[in-house]
Order: sequence, then C-alpha cells, then structure tokens
Amino acid sequence: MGFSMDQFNLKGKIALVTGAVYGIGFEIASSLAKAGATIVFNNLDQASVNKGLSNYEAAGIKAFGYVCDVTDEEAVQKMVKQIEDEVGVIDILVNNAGIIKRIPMLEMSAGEFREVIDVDLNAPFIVSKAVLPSMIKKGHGKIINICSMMSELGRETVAGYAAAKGGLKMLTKNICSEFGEANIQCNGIGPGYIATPQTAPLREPQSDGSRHPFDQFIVSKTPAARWGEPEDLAGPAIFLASDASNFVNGHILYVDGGILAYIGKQP
Ligand code: NAP
Ligand code: GCO
Repeated sequence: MGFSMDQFNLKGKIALVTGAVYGIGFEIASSLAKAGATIVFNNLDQASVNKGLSNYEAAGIKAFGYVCDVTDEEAVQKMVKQIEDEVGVIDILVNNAGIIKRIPMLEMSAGEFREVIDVDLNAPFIVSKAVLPSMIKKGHGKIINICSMMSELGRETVAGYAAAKGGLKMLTKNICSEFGEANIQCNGIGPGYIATPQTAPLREPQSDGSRHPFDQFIVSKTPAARWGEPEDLAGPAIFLASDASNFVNGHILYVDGGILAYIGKQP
C-alpha cells in the first residue's frame, strides 16, 4: 500500500491535550480538531475548563473538558476512565500542561524546584501511564510530550524547568523504547520561544516604550528573526499525531525558527 494524504487524517481519533485552555495547548488541540480528531482537555478548576469550552466553541470546535490536576495520579486515573466511558479510548495524548518559575537558583527553594518537576515531568509520566493500557489493548497510540529549548539548553533562573524538560526528553525516549513494539509512538515537540501568556513577561515593553531586552535577545538568537506563534506548532503536531509518522519514534521535533542550529549573531 503506497502513501496517501489520508495518513494525515485524524477522523475517528480521540485526542487528550492536557491544560489546553489557551496558548500552545489550545492551538495544538484546535489543529488536531481541524484534522478530524475529537478533542478532550482538562484544567485545574471548573472556571478554567469553562473558559476552555467557550474558547473552543468560539473556534467552532466541539470539545470535552474535565477538571483534573495532572500531578494527582488518582484524579488522572479517574479522569481517563471517565473519558473512556463518556468519549472513548484516547488515541492521542499531548502532555502540554506546564509551569515555569523564573527564580535565580540560589534563591529557589527545594519546594519550588519540586513543584516545577511535579507538573512538567512527573505529570507526563502519570498521564502517559494512565492512557497506555488502553492504547496497548487497542493496538496503537500516539503520545506527544511538549518539551522546550530547555530540553537542550540552560539559562539563568530556570533550573527546575530545564531539569524537568531535559527529563521529559528522556521520558519520551523511554516510552518509545518500552512501548514501540505495541505500536505506540512517543515523540516530543520542542517549541522555540513562542508568544503565549507564559512568555508575556519576557516580551513586556519597557517603561520608555522600547522592547524588553530579552525580546531583543530572542529575536537576534532566532534565525527566523521573530518569536514563534502557537500556530507554528500546528503542522508538526498533526504530523506526530497521525499515521504519517508511524515509524517516527523517540524523536524530539524542535520547532524553533532555527535557534538550536545557530551560534548567535557575530559581534
Ligand atoms: P501556559 O500558557 O502557561 O499554559 C499551560 C496550561 O497548563 C495553563 O492553562 C495552566 O493552567 C495549565 N496547568 C498548569 N498546571 C496544571 C496542572 N497541574 N494540571 C492541569 N493543568 C495545568 O503555557 P504555554 O506557553 O501555552 O505552554 C504550554 C506548554 O508548552 C508547557 O508545557 C510549556 O512549558 C511548553 N512550552 C512553552 C513555550 C513558550 O514559549 N510559550 C516554549 C516551549 C515549551 P493555568 O491557566 O491555571 O495556569
Ligand atoms: C524562559 C522561557 C522558556 C520558554 C520555552 C523555550 O524563561 O526561558 O519561558 O523556557 O518558555 O520553554 O523553549
């Protein structure tokens, strides 16, 4: 059987995108919906879930929202069971929910470090573990972990985040190793610097109206010479969620406008 564009079609697939109320998660979920998938998402409280439901409705997408903290294993197991009963077996999991704490390492408490590891690394383990048994039974599954530039690079103030996203890259390779034989593909997307509420503090104009120094730094460090937009992640997400990537496993697809390829502007 030769290649067909139908391999990109997600019709009949159910996708759980964690934390997908706005930002990167919302955009990825919307792109999967445009490719035909049914969307399920969760967030921490009912108000956020309601906000998500109205964002999807405004985009013309029917989505199912659940209240669930992804760090709570019991709650996640319960949510996945509920999704299976109410919507169906999850074919595609996108581990998107994440937090960052920008605190210089010597001022960061062990508790703050743990909090970041808990959401950005422990939770993808917890949610993947919850969806894997049904994927194995069904004979296929796609897990996409949202990694980061900080899966490869460090920078001042983000010790917990870099440790978690570096760990998430290796969790991706481990899930690939352990479940490849069950026809499950686990890959990562490593977004570059994307304009979302998470990065808003790094883009805020200065009081004199000039650009934030970090904003200038990122634009000069990116060969594409701009911040990414959430929709830059749509095509890569559809690819990794679809049958078009069935032999792509344990890979991190960096969508960064070229940052990781670039040594930086010559002085
Ligand atoms: P965001 O705007 O902060 O969205 C993350 C969402 O996850 C928020 O809605 C947040 O809820 C939710 N969340 C946090 N903790 C949760 C928990 N325990 N249980 C359930 N939901 C939880 O972030 P984003 O910029 O769209 O980023 C999404 C993902 O991409 C993250 O993993 C981030 O690390 C990664 N990423 C972002 C960039 C970037 O440049 N923006 C680049 C690379 C990677 P609240 O609304 O309550 O905060
Ligand atoms: C930071 C940023 C980054 C990005 C992203 C890069 O403070 O350096 O928030 O960590 O959000 O993850 O890929």
